[in-house]
Amino acid sequence: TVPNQPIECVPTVVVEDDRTGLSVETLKRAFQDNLFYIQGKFANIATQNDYYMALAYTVRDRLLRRWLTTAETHTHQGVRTVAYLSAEFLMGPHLGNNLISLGIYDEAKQAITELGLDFDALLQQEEEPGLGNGGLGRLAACYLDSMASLDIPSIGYGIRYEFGIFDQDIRDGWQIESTDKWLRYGNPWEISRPEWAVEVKLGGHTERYTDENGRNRTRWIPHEVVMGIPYDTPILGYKTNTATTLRLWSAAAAESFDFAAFNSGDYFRAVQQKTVSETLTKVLYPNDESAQGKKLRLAQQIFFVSCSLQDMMLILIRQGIPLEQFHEKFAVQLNDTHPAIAVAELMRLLMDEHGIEWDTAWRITQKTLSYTNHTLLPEALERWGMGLFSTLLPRHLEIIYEINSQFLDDIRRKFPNDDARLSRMSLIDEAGERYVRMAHLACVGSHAINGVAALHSELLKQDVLRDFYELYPEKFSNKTNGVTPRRFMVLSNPRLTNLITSKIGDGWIKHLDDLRKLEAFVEDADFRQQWRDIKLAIKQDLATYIKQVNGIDVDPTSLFDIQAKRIHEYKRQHLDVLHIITLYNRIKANPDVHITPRTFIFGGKAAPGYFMAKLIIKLINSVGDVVNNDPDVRDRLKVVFLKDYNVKFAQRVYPAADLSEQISLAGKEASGTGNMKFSMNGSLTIGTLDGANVEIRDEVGAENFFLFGLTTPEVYELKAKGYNPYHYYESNPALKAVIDRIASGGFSNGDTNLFNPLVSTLLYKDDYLLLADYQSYIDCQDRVSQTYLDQEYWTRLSILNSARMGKFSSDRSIREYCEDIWYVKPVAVELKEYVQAGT
Ligand code: NBX
Repeated sequence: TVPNQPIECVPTVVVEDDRTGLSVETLKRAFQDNLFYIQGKFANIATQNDYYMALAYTVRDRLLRRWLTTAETHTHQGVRTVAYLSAEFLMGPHLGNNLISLGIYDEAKQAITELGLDFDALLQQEEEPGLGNGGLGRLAACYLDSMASLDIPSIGYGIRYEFGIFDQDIRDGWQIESTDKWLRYGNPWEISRPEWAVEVKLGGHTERYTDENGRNRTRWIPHEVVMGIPYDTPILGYKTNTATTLRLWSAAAAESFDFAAFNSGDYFRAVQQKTVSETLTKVLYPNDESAQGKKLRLAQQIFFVSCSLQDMMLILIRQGIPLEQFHEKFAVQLNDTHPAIAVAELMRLLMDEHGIEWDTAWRITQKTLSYTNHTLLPEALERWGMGLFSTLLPRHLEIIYEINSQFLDDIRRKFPNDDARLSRMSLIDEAGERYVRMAHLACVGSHAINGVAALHSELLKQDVLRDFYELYPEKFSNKTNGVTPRRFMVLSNPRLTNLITSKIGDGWIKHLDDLRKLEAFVEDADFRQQWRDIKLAIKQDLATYIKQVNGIDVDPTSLFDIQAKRIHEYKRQHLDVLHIITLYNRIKANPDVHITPRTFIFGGKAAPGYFMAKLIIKLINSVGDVVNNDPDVRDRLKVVFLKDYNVKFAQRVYPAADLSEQISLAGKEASGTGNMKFSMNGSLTIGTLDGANVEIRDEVGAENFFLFGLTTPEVYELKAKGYNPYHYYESNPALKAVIDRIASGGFSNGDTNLFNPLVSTLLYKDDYLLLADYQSYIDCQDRVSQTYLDQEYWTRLSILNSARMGKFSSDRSIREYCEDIWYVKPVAVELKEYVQAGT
């Protein structure tokens, strides 16, 4: 490509023209202009999507000046930049968020309404980019929002999956998956940059050679080369000029590469080869918390990591900065082990492609990289079979062997004669079949390692990464997760936002600790009434939605008890179900028993290959069918499974909850972030001492949190002495009645087989100790029901929960990463005075 010319076209945008102006009148004009010139439609034939696109382009125009100025400012100042590497970015819809960040939400609403259109319907029109599975992907999205809002020079690097997380439908109570065609009608937020494409090598073999300086070097002769095309999306910070970039890579065939086929005239085979390359970024793997070992998945990882590191190098090279300064210019965060191949790839690029010596390359690598762990589940730790790894990444394997050999020497020096330790810590698992251990690679190649909640970080040190902690205690720290209050309060809960702002001003949106000021209003009965009215109105809206979609009537004054998250046995959605059946049994035993009316709401997707999770969905729906239609229940209990839970929908769900279910077995949920989103919106939590629940409880106060269940040490102890779930079943009549009702076909029209896998797992295995925690959970739920009867008291707790959530803003998390791990400082971006073109 032709190098950039220093041309004058940059500062000639008119200040208040149709692409930058923020007034209602300008927005209206710009919208109509975009409808005509971008969508190519007269209003009378425009679809809802045309209107959405016209508005989206109107908003994007207003981001561009800030975005380009941000990039230019950072380049000129040569600042250190955070590169957040994540295989997933679960962004959710952009339109509403950008309007909030620009501070023109109300203006846009007025403009659209004055044009006779339904503004909320346009927001709903957006197909969300669901490029993630759950918490890990959403965390990356929250962190981009916070980095932009805090003026941190940053870029998010990931994969532009053509199909994101599958759409979920429910048929006959079962989950049915279909492909997420989010790009079907185009994506107005991204700009492709084919001129910045890079090449990624795969397969083949390596060769030694001597370079012109007589040094021994290695060359990788790949079997295949794939192109990575970057697609950039601006992420504007809240009420600041900093707009960060989300740069997602899409795979394309490197046409010129397959010269052998071309030379032999096999044109069709060469073109066919294109489809193979292009499948690389076709689809997001829908498994959370389980490593699969598929070749395509490893190919996706090296693909986006290599593209991103090469891109960073090109940025430096274009500025004439030597690559020996790589670590001074970039702090690269690895979001779990999915990008951990970066350790070997950065070494390879520095040495093989840029001629830097091993020792220097290793120092740069360690100073650049840091690693966040998101799980304690052994089945989720990534390892790659040696056969697969060596076929796809022969050069990386050589580098990993060399890293490993130096690393093992280091251990031998520090812990002499400890062979068991060597084999536990080796980058290669050699117990049976040989594997590359990605978490070990990440730990060795990074200068910092962190967990995502205080408890989780402790357990990493004691358990999963204990050996690494003993070797490098200074690398370890905790960075408790956070969530962005812009999306999860301001955008999703405008009513509560307005009430809060009317009392304490709007400073809390950037400084969430300010919510504490709400505590002063807890004794104000009018305020409490307003708080309650808002919650009721939101619940009414959700009730209307439930009626439309599920056809179920729910009472908005009943206690909305919500569990919304991926379906997994460790998260224990089925414990929630055991509670529902317990209440149902009480009613069946005595129809006049007192019951606090509750609506049990579930949302979440199961990994398509995870049978137990899918059976749990079926159980929820089956229990719903019985309970919702039994006249004895007299509508006091309702069970609803909301299909296709995603970010867009989550934004409607969090504000509607009275009670948030955070009931994983202690020691299993690394942090949780939904727990924070519910609580900010005034929900109370019922939860175990797991993940960030521990810190939420510390913040809101033990008296404002419904705690139950075994603690982590108690779990270890119980398992060590031999856990026998059957004993709990036998000795607890209420529990026995619940299990028996399931087992005897009470929710499957007499079919005793359907739920047998679930029942027998609970009775004879129960890895997640549902039966051990059952009674404690039920007792706690009874306290919840009792508390809800006193609405004034409940409202006080609800207000206090919101007021004390300041710590869980992702702004706080990002500040901690900046100070302790990245050493990156905010950089103010000033918009230049633009020349008035005048015509
Ligand atoms: O990461 C989640 C944890 O389970 C949560 O406790 C935590 O709050 C959150 C953010 O730190 N992990 C998660 O969402 N994992 C995945 O989605 C995942 C995706 C692919 C994969 C493994 C895990 N191969």
